[in-house]
Amino acid sequence: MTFDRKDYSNDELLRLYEGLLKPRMIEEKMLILLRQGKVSKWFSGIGQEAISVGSTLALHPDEYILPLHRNLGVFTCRQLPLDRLFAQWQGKKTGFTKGRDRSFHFGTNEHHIVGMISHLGPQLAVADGIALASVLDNEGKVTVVYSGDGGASEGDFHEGLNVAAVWQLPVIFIVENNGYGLSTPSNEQFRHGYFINKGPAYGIEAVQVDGNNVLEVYDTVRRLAEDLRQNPRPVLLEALTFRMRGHEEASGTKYVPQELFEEWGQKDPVENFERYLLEQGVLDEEAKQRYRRTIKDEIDEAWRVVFDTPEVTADTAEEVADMYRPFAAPDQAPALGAPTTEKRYVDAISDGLRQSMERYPELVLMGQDIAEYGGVFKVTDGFVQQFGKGRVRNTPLCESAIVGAGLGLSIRGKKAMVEMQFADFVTCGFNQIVNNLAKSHYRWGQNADVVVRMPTGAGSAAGPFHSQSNEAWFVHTPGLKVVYPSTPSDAKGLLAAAIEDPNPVIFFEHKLLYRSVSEPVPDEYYTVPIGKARLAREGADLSIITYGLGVHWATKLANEMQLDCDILDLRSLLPWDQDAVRATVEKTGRVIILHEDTLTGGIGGEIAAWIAEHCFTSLDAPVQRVASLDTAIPFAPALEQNFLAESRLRQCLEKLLAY
Ligand SMILES: Cc1ncc(C[n+]2csc(CCOP(=O)(O)OP(=O)(O)O)c2C)c(N)n1
Repeated sequence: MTFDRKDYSNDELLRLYEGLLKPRMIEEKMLILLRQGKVSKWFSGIGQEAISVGSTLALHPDEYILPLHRNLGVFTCRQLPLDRLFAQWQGKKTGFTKGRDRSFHFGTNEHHIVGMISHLGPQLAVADGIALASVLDNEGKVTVVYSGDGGASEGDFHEGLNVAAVWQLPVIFIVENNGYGLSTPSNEQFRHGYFINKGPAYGIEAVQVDGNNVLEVYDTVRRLAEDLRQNPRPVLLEALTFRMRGHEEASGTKYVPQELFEEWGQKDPVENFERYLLEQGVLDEEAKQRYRRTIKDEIDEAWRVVFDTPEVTADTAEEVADMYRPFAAPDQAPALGAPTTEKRYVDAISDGLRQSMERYPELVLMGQDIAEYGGVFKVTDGFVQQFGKGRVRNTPLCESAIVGAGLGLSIRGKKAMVEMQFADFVTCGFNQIVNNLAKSHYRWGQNADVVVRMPTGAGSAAGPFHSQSNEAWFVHTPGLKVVYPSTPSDAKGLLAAAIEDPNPVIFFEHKLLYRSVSEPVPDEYYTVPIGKARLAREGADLSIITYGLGVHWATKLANEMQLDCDILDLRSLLPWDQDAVRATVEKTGRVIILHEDTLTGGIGGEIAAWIAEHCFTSLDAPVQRVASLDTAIPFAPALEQNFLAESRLRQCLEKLLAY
């Protein structure tokens, strides 16, 4: 291995040396502790340290890095206190996640590090969002994110690079090509040879380095970073390296030919650099021993502290509370007698969004065709002219990357609204929502200030993939809020509330309501509180608990049948208004829960169970659920009508009244 020190001073070379030595020595200690049964398995970076160390030290300390599972050197070079880092690994409360997540699965804004979720690929889009924030604020900062060669097979890799290329984001995508993804060698993972072949296809410059040569990594990343700060654009940096240990400690390496260990053992990044520094007279034996002693003392002391720290104990209230960023929504009801304008549901949503854009300069909108075209439902019509292309962003077809970018923006203190063209397509961004947005506050205290707008629902003969009601998936996901207005006034006020709320909100908008309902909507900015239901109709004989289009079905039928009933419009599904449900059940004693979503696993089951548990003595009849058939949604109108819950509502009402 040859080193070219260029003009780097001895101090700079020694900083790299110390940077390399520390993660190596931490892992050597870990191996001893593992044999003693004092620590659990981890993902070793032995043999790959030069990549983490060279790239981290090449950046400014306030530039974000998004490491993966083998990047211990990132954390040590950013000077994380070792006792906190080890406490994190041991699941102690004094770690970075209060014992809630393991190993490197955490972020720390103080150190400008955003750690991974297990799924690997989602990191790339989060980096895009961080870089986008820096571009919007003209900060001249670079973001570095890592991928393995195996993780690069994920769709998220493609989406992350493509978005960065299209938006010219200053991200250095470092692919650590170590030849294996767990046990699978590269030739069973991809056919493109080297990753530098991929860059040009994305319109991205690609550079290859010897990932075991710390000077080469450092110099290359420094040079690239300096350039990217001035001329923002992504770069793909392929670092060739080798994983000298198993996928994780305990999984073995039988599947790796011995010759490879011998070959790469010769290229050890720490030993080679150390030898070079000794040869150059930059380091001598005494200094070498001094470095080792100092680091050893630091490591030993940190372990002593951690082993003396008691195990974490569970506090249920704290666990539940930390799922969400606390937020006391201010009371911003429209003033009585405030001027109104007759507005359709779609116009009210647009109005709420426009006023939020005016109120929050940090709010960024992203979605397919939302800029000049105004979105397929025209919610953002005219927004580009008013707010500019920077904040109203057309995206490629890449739901996952855009949701991930939303989290990245949030990490940089911005707000994001992501428009799904149709709620059905959220499946392609599902992982980012349920694993990244929903869990990041609980895991490491980082909120995801993202609203995902979801044009949803059936009734327009749009078939199985443009009609689904998928709110139940998200109601089942702690960390999210789920909102589903049924009227124009609620739609405007709830959207504003969702954007104000620092937590991730999935905001359902029924497509059929967009242009079929209208009412006077207050002109001023106002919010409708999340979590509060609304009595849409009052009566004594029974209660219909519903939301979305269900409110309109129930109202129509109640009028036709001249029912004396409560219709409770839930408006929010997570959290849902238990007080309002209790009040209506206690009042009428007869309950139908109506939803457009399919029956099994729908929200109706949850509410019915809650009523049975909490209001049993108030009931005069069994709780009824009316929902759509447990099938996919058919296209032909006759089939669709038969599918929808509305077709069975009258029969159920009659049955309940007669009970
Ligand atoms: C979506 C997903 N699928 C599978 C896994 C299990 N898994 C964890 S790491 C890994 C191999 C990753 O290989 P690579 O990206 O090359 O990184 P390396 O471990 O070699 O550093 C696998 C399959 C996972 N974490 N996430």
